[in-house]
Amino acid sequence: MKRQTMRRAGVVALALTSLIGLGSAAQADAGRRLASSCASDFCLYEHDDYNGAEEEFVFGSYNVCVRSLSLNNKASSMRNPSGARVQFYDSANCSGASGYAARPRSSDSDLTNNGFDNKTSSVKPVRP
Ligand SMILES: [Ca+2]
Ligand SMILES: [Ca+2]
Repeated sequence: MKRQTMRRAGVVALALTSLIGLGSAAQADAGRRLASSCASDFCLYEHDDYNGAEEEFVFGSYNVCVRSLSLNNKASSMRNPSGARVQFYDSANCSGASGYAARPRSSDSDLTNNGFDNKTSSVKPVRP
């Protein structure tokens, strides 16, 4: 009796494992699809290599601060297809020093080596 219960628990654990496996594969596919769809001025991504959630920014003009909403303190990679230089700020209102700046038409698959992983709270496009 005890043996049968254990075997059943094993089957449940296996089923859960395959569900989790499917889930992360589907999520990775979604991330890649989003990554290639950044037609806006600028995009932040939740994870390295343009994976996870995406936040798109449309800049109206230079020197206007835009706050990150969905990816506040979460961004780990970015794409900047615009002609602007984009400055990243740890604070919400582009106050204080810019911790990182993206060149026009550049991308960065990992913000860690710039010391800005999971920090960005606002961005500002400036004339390059
Ligand atoms: Ca992140
Ligand atoms: Ca921050």
